[in-house]
Amino acid sequence: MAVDANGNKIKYSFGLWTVNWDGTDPFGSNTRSMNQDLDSIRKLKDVGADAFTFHDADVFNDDATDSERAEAIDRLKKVINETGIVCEMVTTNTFSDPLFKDGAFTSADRNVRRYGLRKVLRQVDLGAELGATTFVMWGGREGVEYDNSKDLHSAHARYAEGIDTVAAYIKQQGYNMRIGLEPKANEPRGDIFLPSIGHAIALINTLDNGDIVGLNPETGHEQMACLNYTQGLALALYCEKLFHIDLNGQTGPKYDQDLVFGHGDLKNAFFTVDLLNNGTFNGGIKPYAGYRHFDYKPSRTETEAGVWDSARANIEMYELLSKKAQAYRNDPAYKAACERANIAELAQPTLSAGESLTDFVNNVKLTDFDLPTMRQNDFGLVDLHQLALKHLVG
Ligand code: GCO
Ligand code: MN
Ligand code: MN
Repeated sequence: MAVDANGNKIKYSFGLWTVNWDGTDPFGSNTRSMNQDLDSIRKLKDVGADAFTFHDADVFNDDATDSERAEAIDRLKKVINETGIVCEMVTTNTFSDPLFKDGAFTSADRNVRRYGLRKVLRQVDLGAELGATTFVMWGGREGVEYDNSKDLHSAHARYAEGIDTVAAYIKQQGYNMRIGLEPKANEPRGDIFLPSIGHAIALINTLDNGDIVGLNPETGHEQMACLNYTQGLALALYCEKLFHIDLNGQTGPKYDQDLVFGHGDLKNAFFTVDLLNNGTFNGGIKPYAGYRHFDYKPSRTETEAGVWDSARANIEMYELLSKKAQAYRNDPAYKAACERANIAELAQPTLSAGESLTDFVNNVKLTDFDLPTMRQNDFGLVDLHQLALKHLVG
């Protein structure tokens, strides 16, 4: 059982849509049939999950009658009560129904936007009722295939309006809940709005209720766009915007693979675990307290047995990497290598305490610096990295 650097037990969570995915892809029909199976929550608990998450459509159909929906929610509450498993996050499916084909919050059709917003707010209410503290918004259909499909100012304005309205509703209702935006660069749209962690932070900064809006970054989504997931998490943490995470695996820039965590870029996964469990060397980022939430898809090749093998594999990978990251941090060679790499000095502000900009410009001359010595800096970064890899594969 892994613990973080503060001694807190790591808690695991899974999307219900992960294990219940039936294997349908653009080239073939389903290879399994577990849609909306609430028994999966019990099985998630058996494999070691502490919590689960779900979209409205993972539990009841979009066109369910009120009584069908109420009945499904009752069944869900029964499983929660019986298992003691927690519902920590909910989200809304605003991408499967064909009416969302050109967006929910960014559709040109105002009726689609109003329906989408109402659907989202209904799911906010359900999440609050079940005790979820995070509301994820993945705008998979918010985007375009062609650069002239939308007025791009209006699209961003409507996207911001939609997010801000959901945040305002959460505040108005007094819910203990924050929003996590989930970036993705493409798929299913050719280009999705808010394609990266940085893009999302920029839009959040324009919102009236941005204080309760942050990020839910997914490993594969950043890596599909050739971005470094661990560095993206660090930026979100630095901005105090890491509200939730979707861990999974991806092997470089290709379609969204949603592999088991660690089954893609293992090295980056190691540093993700190291950052989340141990924070940064200089202590600026503390260990992450939130759930380690897996958003993966059991490969289409797998039968139901493989579904649970793969669910277990996510937790096992996280636990194995936790042990390795801890051993790396505790290795005396780590401290020595960090000293050589001068890691601590980066925490010192570049300007001195009390040094004004005018003092700096007037008193510091470029000729004051010992350029030949600075050029010979020996950081030993390969040695430091080799140490991490020895722990990872050793
Ligand atoms: C994806 C996304 C989705 C979302 C989820 C939450 O793989 O493109 O991760 O799985 O996370 O639907 O809305
Ligand atoms: Mn994904
Ligand atoms: Mn996701």
